[in-house]
Amino acid sequence: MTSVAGTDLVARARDGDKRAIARLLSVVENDEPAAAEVLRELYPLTGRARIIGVTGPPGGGKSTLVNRLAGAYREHNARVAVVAVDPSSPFSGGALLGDRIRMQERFLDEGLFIRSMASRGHAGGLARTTSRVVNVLDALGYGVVLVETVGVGQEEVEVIRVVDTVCLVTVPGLGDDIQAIKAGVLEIADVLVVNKADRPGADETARDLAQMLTLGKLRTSWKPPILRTTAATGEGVAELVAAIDRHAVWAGESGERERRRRDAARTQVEDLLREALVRRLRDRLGEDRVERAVARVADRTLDPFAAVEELLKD
Ligand SMILES: Nc1nc2c(ncn2[C@@H]2O[C@H](COP(=O)(O)OP(=O)(O)OP(=O)(O)O)[C@@H](O)[C@H]2O)c(=O)[nH]1
Ligand SMILES: [Mg+2]
Repeated sequence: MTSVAGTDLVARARDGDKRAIARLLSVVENDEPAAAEVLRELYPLTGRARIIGVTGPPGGGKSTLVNRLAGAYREHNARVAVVAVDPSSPFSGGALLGDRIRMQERFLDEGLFIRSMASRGHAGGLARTTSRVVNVLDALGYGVVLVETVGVGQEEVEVIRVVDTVCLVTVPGLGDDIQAIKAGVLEIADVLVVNKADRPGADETARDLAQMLTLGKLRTSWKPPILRTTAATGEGVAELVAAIDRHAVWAGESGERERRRRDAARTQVEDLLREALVRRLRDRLGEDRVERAVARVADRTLDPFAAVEELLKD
């Protein structure tokens, strides 16, 4: 894609053309040649959206809840984008997504955009791709961006770091399985949700979560509230929206929001810096020189630390 085409795409996306937006996101997601230019053009427009993450074990009702939240924010006239990182479907970028877009165009309002992202196969990692996708949607004027990920595994924890407010969704009756909620995820949760509160055991689960919270050390003065929702009917969703709002206000006033955004910015810069440095060093030393060092590390005649020192000395 030439630079003119990239810019043209940006212009159409800014006009609200959903196909152009989808195409733009693909450029960024697949790290196509125009990606850097697109991001450069859009970056000055970012920083305005409220970015809300919804994470938790599979099947807990995250998507149902995200739909409810999207509806609630649409009622407040915000343009809403949903980014669903779908671990189960390798087709997210393809047929399924196409269907969803057609559905949106046919039935839904202009102010809602839904994007599914495969969770595997992203150059530079899922967290990087997600933050770029969120940046694009932010720049295009979506005032609320909802990010859904399954809260298992380190990569998902990294993904959720790009958001302003993290909602962790659990369900009643997890029992001992509540341990399956990685401590790392609980640590970064700002709002705890016991969904499927229509089922027995919601109170016990809420108590278990409160218990787990007292075990961990709070990083800040924010004490994560524990809410009960029934996403299937919408019960408790208004309270969840209010809790997310309270967290946003607190994050703004306490400096936490600034701190997170700075961390995210640092990650992006260091990430690119690392790549650029490795690329330059490889160019300067020559592929052979690097590969010789790799071979010696592989056959144990050199340890990796010494290899790096040697390469840097060269
Ligand atoms: N009883 C009850 N069922 C619910 C509730 N919310 C969601 N469900 C059901 O739970 C199932 C899973 O819901 P999803 O919203 O797809 O859950 P998810 O967490 O997005 O699932 P994955 O993305 O696959 O991890 C669906 O059959 C929903 O209809 C609820 O509040 N109560
Ligand atoms: Mg889901």
